[in-house]
Amino acid sequence: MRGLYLITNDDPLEVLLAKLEGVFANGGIAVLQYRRKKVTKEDQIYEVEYMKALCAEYAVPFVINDDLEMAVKYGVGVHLGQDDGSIADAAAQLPQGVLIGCSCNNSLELAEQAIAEGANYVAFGAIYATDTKPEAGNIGLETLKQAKAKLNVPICAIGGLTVENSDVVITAGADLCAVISDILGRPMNHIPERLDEWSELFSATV
Ligand code: TZP
Ligand code: MG
Repeated sequence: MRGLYLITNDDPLEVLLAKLEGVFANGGIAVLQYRRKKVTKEDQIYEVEYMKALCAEYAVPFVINDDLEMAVKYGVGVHLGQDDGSIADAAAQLPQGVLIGCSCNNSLELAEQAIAEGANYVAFGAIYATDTKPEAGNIGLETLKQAKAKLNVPICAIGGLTVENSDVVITAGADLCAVISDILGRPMNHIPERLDEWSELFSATV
């Protein structure tokens, strides 16, 4: 698994869905994560059903942030932070073949624990400081390098990533670059070009 891991933002739904239709039509993402911080649970149900169908149509793995119960209900992947519940529970409750990811911040030990419990990818960040989640810090590249040398699941980097600053992130060991604003923070008509730039970056960077 390698490439761009797109995370949804808090755009109004019709704007977000129009952007996502453009993303899928263009191609170029490896994973979609559903993360909506300002939406009620009732609205999330509709949104998740819609995006699950979109991902199925384009054969892109779908992951729900933070909410194991919802992931189990829809039989899709889940991404859990350190305070979002247990990876072992996720592995026990979700069907085979879905993604189970864990935010490991700046810690190889947390990553090893998550993998032992059943995570099939691990995320480190924030790599660079980001306004999207200012409290996430900026850990730089060292942990990614160590993770690449030591762990045998795909490694996801997150936080402040752009086409311009991510060649070193991929070289350090990131298989997946998780991005919100560098794609969804752009006007709709600029997104296809940006996706192509990301694809070129992954092709050009070993
Ligand atoms: N976790 C760590 S940083 C971050 C999350 C959810 C935000 C990433 O957003 P952006 O806009 O790509 O920096
Ligand atoms: Mg979380």
